[in-house]
Amino acid sequence: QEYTGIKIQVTGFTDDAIKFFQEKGFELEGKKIYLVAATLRPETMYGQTCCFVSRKIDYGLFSVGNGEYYICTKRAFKNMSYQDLTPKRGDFDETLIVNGSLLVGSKIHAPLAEIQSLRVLPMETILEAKGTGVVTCVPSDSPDDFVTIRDLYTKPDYYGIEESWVVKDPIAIVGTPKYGDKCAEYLVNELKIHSPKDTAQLTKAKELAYKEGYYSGKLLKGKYAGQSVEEAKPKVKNDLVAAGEAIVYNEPESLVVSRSG
Ligand code: ZZB
Repeated sequence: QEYTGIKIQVTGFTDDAIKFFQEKGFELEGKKIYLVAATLRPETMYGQTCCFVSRKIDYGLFSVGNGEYYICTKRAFKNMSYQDLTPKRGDFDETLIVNGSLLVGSKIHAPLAEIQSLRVLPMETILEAKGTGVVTCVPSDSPDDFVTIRDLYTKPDYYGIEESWVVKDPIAIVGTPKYGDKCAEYLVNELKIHSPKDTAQLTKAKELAYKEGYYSGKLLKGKYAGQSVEEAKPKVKNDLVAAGEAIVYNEPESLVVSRSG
């Protein structure tokens, strides 16, 4: 499985996180810290509205040289270290371990995102053994993201977040003949999906959204607006990589864990 690893820069840590870094003797000044989100849909990055982490996951903070650091699972960074994506082959020792809960609420800047300043929010259904354990949120085209966001803004106290951190409306990115220009919302309503834990229905919605988006979708935003998703996808990916805003990350087949099992 080939993922695009989107480098989402943390522009403002929460007070708790700042305190934690201080206690650990890690100086934030002059460093660039990125959450690396694994995506199969780089062409949808215009519509990012937050970045998801899991409170159940302990992430690593890994140095990649020049004062830059990646936050992702150790498993993912280990894979990267054998794909010429890190300074030293096979070196995957972390600088620090940071639990996802410390990252929730942080301010971020995501490449290509229309909204300049976004937040890190919690997603309970993130699988630790897939991708980087960090997921970028595109609620217009990802049914999982759409239902998670809906839950977050209806129950902010339950999730321990501020309502103002949540962008309520998806941004239309891809137009499709069957499901309109917010296909995740359409499919979630059509399949009557109520909860982020409705795994079977969400898997079905995701498959339908992938198919319609890829074969019939047209990009509505950015440099390649008007082109088909099939055509625009590799171009957007290549642009992001050339700009140093993304990496191409491969997941060894045997390690791929899909939610459908
Ligand atoms: C942005 C995005 C926009 C995504 C979209 C999907 C869609 P798959 O198909 O099962 O391999 N993802 C990545 N890592 C994880 C994880 N550890 N746990 C849970 N979800 C994860 O899933 C790949 C997609 O699942 C990735 O692509 C990511 O969300 C999420 F419009 O990134 B995607 C129809 C889907 N549309």
